[in-house]
Amino acid sequence: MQWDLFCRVVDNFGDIGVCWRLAADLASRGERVRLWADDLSALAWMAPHGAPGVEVRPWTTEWDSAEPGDVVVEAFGCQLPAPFVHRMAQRVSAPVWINLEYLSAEPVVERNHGLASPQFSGPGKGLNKWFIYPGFCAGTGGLIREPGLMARQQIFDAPAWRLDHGLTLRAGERPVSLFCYANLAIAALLDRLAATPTLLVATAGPAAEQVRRELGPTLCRGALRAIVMPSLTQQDYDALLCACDLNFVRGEDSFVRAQWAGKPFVWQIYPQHDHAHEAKLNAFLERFLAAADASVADQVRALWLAWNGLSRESIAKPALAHWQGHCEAWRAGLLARPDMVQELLRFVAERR
Ligand code: TRH
Repeated sequence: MQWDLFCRVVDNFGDIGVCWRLAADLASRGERVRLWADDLSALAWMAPHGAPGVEVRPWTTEWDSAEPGDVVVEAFGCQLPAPFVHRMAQRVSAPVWINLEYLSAEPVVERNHGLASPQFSGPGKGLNKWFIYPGFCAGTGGLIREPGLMARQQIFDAPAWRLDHGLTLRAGERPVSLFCYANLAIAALLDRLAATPTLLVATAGPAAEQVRRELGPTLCRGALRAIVMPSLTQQDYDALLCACDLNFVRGEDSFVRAQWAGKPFVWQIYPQHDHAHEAKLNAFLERFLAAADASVADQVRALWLAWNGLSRESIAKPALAHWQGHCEAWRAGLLARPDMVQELLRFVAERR
């Protein structure tokens, strides 16, 4: 099928990051994909080599010559161009029109996933728009997980990858990656990490800026030394998550990738002005920690809330061994579910 995937970059990299992954995953399974985005600049470092079967197109103002494909995906309610929607409605067999929502672990996701919004007026009159909610359990649209991901992880050579990227560990050091927004708890985190031999890999942007500001030009404190990375390709970022013992991630896409890496991770949720993020964070913690040992659950929850500024407790790092086991068990549960592209292909086949 021909897929048209539309993305507007609101801020940060998650919108285009998720859309790129979805486009590349669909194409790897034999679908043809056009990715339309209003800001393609991040793809230059995220996916410099493109992907076979994905055609990247700028969000143009000239829609008259664009013939809609079999499936149209409107990512994160980005509002399709009216002339394009008009052409969708004119197509002999209507495309399946999907609105892909943001990821959440809240129960509302299971209620709303797969609902239709019939278009009674406007350029899409007569069409149905379907709502797909990614999620962590049955009755949701699943998570992006490209075929062969686990097989590749099994043969991944972490020491070789670290060596190639200038991240060779000194005796006793544990590698920790940091991808975050501006965070008031950064000083406390660095103090905590400085207590044991740690190589902190700070990603480009706010993580690197805050680490530089806190540690100064030596990039060292106690038993902690930091290395600041340039922007990595998405594949290398995924590899970094697998090459570290603990990962600090943010937003949506890196949060999911940390779960596939199967390593302990701490999520900084995208902060919202109406504080909706607090309920979202708690909803995920509820699911994620439901089957964890009580002591792991308490310590992980305390650290996540402190890192997100949602508690007064100071930053304390849980013991990694039990936390690691829990992350592997959580991942095994997720792996037992169909991935997002499998769900999408099934959903579309039922509606065509
Ligand atoms: O950049 P983000 O904060 O994106 C956010 C979230 O998606 C949030 O839900 C959304 O509302 C907001 O944007 C608008 O974090 P996220 O989602 O992890 O996206 C980062 C992307 O950048 C991800 O695809 C991984 C990629 N990346 C690289 O490719 N190389 C890198 O070096 C790094 C650090 C990230």
